[in-house]
Formats: sequence, C-alpha cells, structure tokens
Amino acid sequence: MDFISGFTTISSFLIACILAIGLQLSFFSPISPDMLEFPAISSSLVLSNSKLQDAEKLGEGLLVKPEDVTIDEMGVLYTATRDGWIKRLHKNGSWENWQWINSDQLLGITTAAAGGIIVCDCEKGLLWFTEDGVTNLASHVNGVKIRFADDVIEASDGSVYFSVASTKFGFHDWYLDLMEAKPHGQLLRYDPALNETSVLLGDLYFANGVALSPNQDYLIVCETWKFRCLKYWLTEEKRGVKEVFIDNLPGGPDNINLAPDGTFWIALLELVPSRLQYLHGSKLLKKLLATFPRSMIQVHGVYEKAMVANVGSDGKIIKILDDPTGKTMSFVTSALEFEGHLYLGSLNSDFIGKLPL
Ligand SMILES: [Ca+2]
Ligand SMILES: [Ca+2]
Repeated sequence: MDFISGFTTISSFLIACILAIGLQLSFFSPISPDMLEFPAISSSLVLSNSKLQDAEKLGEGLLVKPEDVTIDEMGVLYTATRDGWIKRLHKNGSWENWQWINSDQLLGITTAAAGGIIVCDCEKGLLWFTEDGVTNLASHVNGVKIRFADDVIEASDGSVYFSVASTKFGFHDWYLDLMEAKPHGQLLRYDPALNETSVLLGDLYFANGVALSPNQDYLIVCETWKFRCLKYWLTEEKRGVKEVFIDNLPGGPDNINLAPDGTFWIALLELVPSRLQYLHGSKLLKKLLATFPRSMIQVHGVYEKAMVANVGSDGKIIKILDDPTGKTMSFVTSALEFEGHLYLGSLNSDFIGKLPL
C-alpha cells in the first residue's frame, strides 16, 4: 500500500510540474516566437584578423556604453552615454559633458545642418540638442508613441530619417525581440517643414542603422535579425521602392555610416554563438528561455566579440575587421570613418575605440 501511495504522490507531483510548465509556456511567456534563420556565410568571411584589438581607447572610464558616434564639420566628436550625457571630444583632446537628459536609453546620433546634434531616445523619440538645450522633434507617429528609436540621419532637404527597432519591446528587453524574431521595426521620416512624422516602412526585423547614399538618391536601413540591410529609394522615379542592399552578413547589422570614399561601415553583432544556434529552431525552447531573463545572456553572444564590415556601394563586402575574443572591444555597435581613422562605439565599453586605417 505504501509503495502504491508513494507512486501516486510522485505521479501527481510530476503531472503538476508538467501542467505548470505548460501553463507557463502557454500564458506567461513574454514572447510568441518565430524561428530565426541564419544565413550561410562564406568561409572567407569568418577568417579572423583581430584588427580591432589594436584600437586605442578614447575617454576610457568616462563614457558609459557609448552606442553611437558622430563628428561635426569642426572635427568635434559627440557620443551619447547610458548616464544621459551627450559628451564631446574637442580637437585638443579634452572631453566635455555637454548636455544632459534624464535617460539611460540614448542611441543613434547625427549632426544637424542647423547646428547641434539629433539623438534617438528609446522613450521620448527624436531629440535635437543645441547649445540652448533640447527640443523634442518627434514623439508620436499616427497617434502612437514612438518607442525604441534607434538610429537617425538628416538629408540635405531637412528630412530626418530614423529607425524604430521594435514597436513591441523596449531597449532593456531587446533580446526578447531577438528571441521572438518577428518584424516589429519601422523606418520613419520627420518632416521639419510640416512638423510631422510618417512611417515609410513597417514590418522590419529590428530596424537599426540608417544611412544616406553619397548623392542621397537612396537610404539604407539595416535589419539586425535578418542579417541584411535594405535600400529605400528617394528619387522621384523610384520613390518608396525597397530592395536588398546586402544580405547574408556574418553578424546582425547595427549602426551604419557612410565613409568619405562612398563606401559604408557597418557594425555587426554576434547574435548567437554557433553552439546555441539550435535554440532559434525551437519555438518551445525560446518560449521557455524567455521566461528566465537572466538565462538570455547566455543565448546571445554580443559580449563575446566585435566585428565591423566595410561594404561598397554595390553591396559587396570589401573587408572585415574583428576582435574575435572581445580582448579590446565587444558589442561594437557603430563604426565611423573620419580623417583616416575608424571610431568605434560599443554597448559594452567605457571608451570609444580609435583605429588607424
Ligand atoms: Ca548614427
Ligand atoms: Ca543601433
């Protein structure tokens, strides 16, 4: 009798556990995932050269996770850090705490023709910082609050193009958007003449870096979870046409910047270590993992290495620079070329990397 009642107790316990896990997965998982497909990468691209390990550390200890970098025509470098500061580096090598806002979510930045810089804030939308303070250029689109604005570029006609990485998840939950692998991203345009913001493209897989072509006939927007960047045409004849600019990138593209020679620099994220790729093939496993946020850190590999790609205007990779072990830098999110050097932003460093080219 004792044996039977013990067996019944264990069975009941196991059934309760299975039911609890089932309920957890069905009702409480924060994501409703799709499979994430990984591109076939040509083996020549995965050869490591460790070049990013030679980067010099600018402002080490002063900068909390500087995601993006921009340099104005006077050669002053700006970056936005997790403590809400817009900091700038003068030509004489001195750092200045220039402007502050109560936000730990300032991402992409660009210089503005009218002076100052335009900054993406994941909570407030699009901000314009000048010597006089800050102006909120765009906080809503189609009556909906803009969240997770990610990268921005200003065209010569005054239009400001910017990306929204995810309309579902916030900056601190970006990895949930990765696990869900659904297209919650957008490309937006702010029109300063009308003071209006409109959606140019929806259904993007984590819309991230935004750049303009040298003669501004098209825009590039990168889709991180698709390992690709798209062209969005701006000319009269082709306005609104969407094409693939580059795909099968050897990492998830983050910010993109036009280089002086008309090529582009794209920062690439190590989204998933190869040993964990199988996780993205199981919706059930993804649902389970997403209920334990701390375990997610093991699933993506952005803290393990850094990689940037130089890509021609024909969408072909020219060269790749990397730090395969994260010795000097990991989680590099932006690469900007200026006067023969590459300036590198990162969400896992306390400095800007500077590399002679
Ligand atoms: Ca930028
Ligand atoms: Ca970004």
